[in-house]
Parts: sequence; structure tokens; C-alpha cells
Amino acid sequence: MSKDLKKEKMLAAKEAVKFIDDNMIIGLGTGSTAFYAIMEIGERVKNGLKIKAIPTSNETRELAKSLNIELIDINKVDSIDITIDGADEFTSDLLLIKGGGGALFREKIVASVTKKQIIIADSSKKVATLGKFKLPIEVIPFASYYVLRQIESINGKGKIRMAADKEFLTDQGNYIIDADFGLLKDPKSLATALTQIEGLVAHGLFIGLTDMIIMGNEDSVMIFD
Ligand code: ABF
Repeated sequence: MSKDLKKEKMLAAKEAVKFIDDNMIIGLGTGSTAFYAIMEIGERVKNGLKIKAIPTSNETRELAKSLNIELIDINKVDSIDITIDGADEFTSDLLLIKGGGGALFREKIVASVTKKQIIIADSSKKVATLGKFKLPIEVIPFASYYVLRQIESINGKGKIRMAADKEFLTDQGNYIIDADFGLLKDPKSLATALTQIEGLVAHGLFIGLTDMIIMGNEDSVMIFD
């Protein structure tokens, strides 16, 4: 039986939104799974929920505005109570690859400011070891070929992400390099090595940033925490 991944996304999203209460500051993720959570939040706002939200992308900002979800500047808050966001891959020990949607920089900043980071995903995202999904890396355009060479020097194979016939641009006007490092036996060491590379703005390894993963699983959800 083929799995209904859309249903799994929706189940995970609804479960995550139950954690939201009045007067919270909420981080809004990016991607098709986060979309369902934002729609559910919009419904609750329509029924009187009082929150202020911080979007992780221009796309999410526009969706939130269309649902009359009140937004607040991240630089006006000391912390975020709950963020609900998606992932491209996750392991049972809460390691993630994110950035398939190109929003990884703001997602990582929002996650770093968040007290309770909840990741929602369908069951296709769960892996034993990260790495089948190429690692998204945000890079300053001026540094892109230098970073490509640095990625090769640590046994990666990077490619600049294209959109039609030109480089994909992030909300910050940067490029994304999708890098294949094979299966990641030691993601923590790779994250450390990447962080040393000048011109690299953010990488999609989210380590130690997640408090709970809610995975849609056929007709129910599984929680990893
Ligand atoms: C976002 O969620 C990105 O980091 C990630 O690429 C995306 C997952 O996409 P989807 O939920 O559409 O499968 O946070």
C-alpha cells in the first residue's frame, strides 16, 4: 500500500500546533509540511488565538499575512516560545538535514532563538544515517567557487543550485551549494569543518537544535524527543 504522505504531513502538523497557547511568540517554518501547520495556526487565529509570529522565509511571511497571523521582527524579541518547521531528513537522535527549500539560514537563526523547536515530517524523511539528501549550504556569491573548492578538500562534491538558467537566490540574495558527502558517519565533525570555511553563511546540518520530532505515520503520529 503506497503511503499517503500528504495525510502524514497534515497529522504531524495538527499535533504540533496543539502545543501553541495564547500570548506565545511562534516561529513559522518553511516548506510543504510547515504549510499545513501555518494553515492550522491561521484557523486558530480566526477563532481567537492570540500569538505573534516570526516567519523563516519571505514565502512563509506572505502566507502568514494572508491568514492574518500577526508578525513581529525577530530583533524585537529575546526568545521564541515554539517553532514548528520541516526537515529534509531526520534521525531518531534528532539530527536533521534542512534547506531543501533554500530557507536554512533564517530557519537556523530562528531555531537558535527558540525554546521548544518542533520538527514535523512525513515518514519518508526518517533515515538511519543522514546524507542521502545532499547537504544544502548557503554561500556568499563572491565566495562561491572558493567554498566549492573547500568542500572538495573535505571529500564533498558540491554544485551551485540553479533556478531555470540562473543561480537560485536565497532571501538574503546568496547562493545555495548542494553538497554530496555520502552517508554522514560523523555529522558533528563535518558541521565543525564547514563552519570554519570563510564565505559559508550556513549549512543544513541542524545538530542540538531540535527538542521534538513529530512524524506522521500512516493514520497516526510517532514522537521522537
Ligand atoms: C524546510 O522544510 C526546509 O528546511 C526543508 O527543506 C523543508 C522540508 O520540506 P517539506 O516539508 O516540503 O518536505 O524547513
